[in-house]
Amino acid sequence: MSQSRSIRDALRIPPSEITDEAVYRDRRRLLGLLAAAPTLALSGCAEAEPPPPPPKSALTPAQAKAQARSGFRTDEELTRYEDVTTYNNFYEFGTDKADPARARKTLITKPWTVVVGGECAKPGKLELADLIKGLTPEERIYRLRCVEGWSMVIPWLGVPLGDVLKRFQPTSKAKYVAFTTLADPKQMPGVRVDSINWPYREGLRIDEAMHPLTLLATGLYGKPMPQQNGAPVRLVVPWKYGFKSIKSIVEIRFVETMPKTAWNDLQPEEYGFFSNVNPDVDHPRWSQKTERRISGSASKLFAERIPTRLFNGYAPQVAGMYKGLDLRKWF
Ligand SMILES: Nc1nc2c(c(=O)[nH]1)N[C@H]1C(S)=C(S)[C@@H](COP(=O)(O)O)O[C@H]1N2
Ligand SMILES: [Mo]
Repeated sequence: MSQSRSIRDALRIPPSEITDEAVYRDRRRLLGLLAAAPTLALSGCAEAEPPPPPPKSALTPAQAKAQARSGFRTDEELTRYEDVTTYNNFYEFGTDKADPARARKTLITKPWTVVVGGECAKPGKLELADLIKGLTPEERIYRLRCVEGWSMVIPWLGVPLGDVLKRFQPTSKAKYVAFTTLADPKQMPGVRVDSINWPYREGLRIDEAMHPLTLLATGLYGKPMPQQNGAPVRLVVPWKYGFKSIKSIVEIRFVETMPKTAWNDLQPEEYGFFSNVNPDVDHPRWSQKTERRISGSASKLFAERIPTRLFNGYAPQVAGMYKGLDLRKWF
């Protein structure tokens, strides 16, 4: 215990105004520290025991959709296009917020194939256009709250992920959905750097993946998805911290057990599997009680602090999925 605490202190870096996940970009350093303290490597393993299954929903899909609709838009001021596309987290293109926008446009997005497999009756390998064929992209204005303490309001274009997933006929063993980003060092210079354990991976419980708010996004501000925002296709899960919204997806797998995810894999004490936005569960190194909007004005990047809301303000739509789940334990 005392040994692991000293390691934690060694890792503790004074939180700047915006605490940077890049604190952990030097994976070698982190692994070195962990090797010196095997107890820490084993501790904080939130996935040691399986979480309780999701409660059976009392709502029909139509009712769930009607309830979700109230979250499809917001009157809040939009974050400017210039800011949405120049202040990014996309480690495949560098760890600095400005890196992804500055990077050369090396990602080949046409053609783009997504492999869908695992626990489903109709696995397949589809070109993006075929993956979303027949589904009309909708505009959804969502808040996106980064775990680092800033947030944006973005008009996305996309299709409900659930509508796409249903086509593959997930079996009763499909309890989770695992997502993987491309990891091609030729197209993504950041992948040559030992930061995240590539490829970037994320996961959702099946009911979260099927929830009508969960968007498979192909654009923003009425335009195709910019490279820095996760071209050509990414998730947007508005009630979870931003890192759950995985970019440039090449694989979707239906799985029976909780999948490994990039940030949880790197630092399980800091980034849980669920990562629902929750002002009452602090990050070990900083509070999550408030956030700063990337502001609407050109002169000031960050607006004043505002309170962070449970489930990022989407509690009316999503709280039912977590009935009976201890949100402190399953953070
Ligand atoms: N593949 C991949 N997806 C990713 C990330 C990443 O580094 N790689 N960063 C995540 C984080 S931490 C955030 S906050 C959002 C940022 O999305 P944005 O740049 O479009 O605002 O993308 C998420 N998706
Ligand atoms: Mo983030």
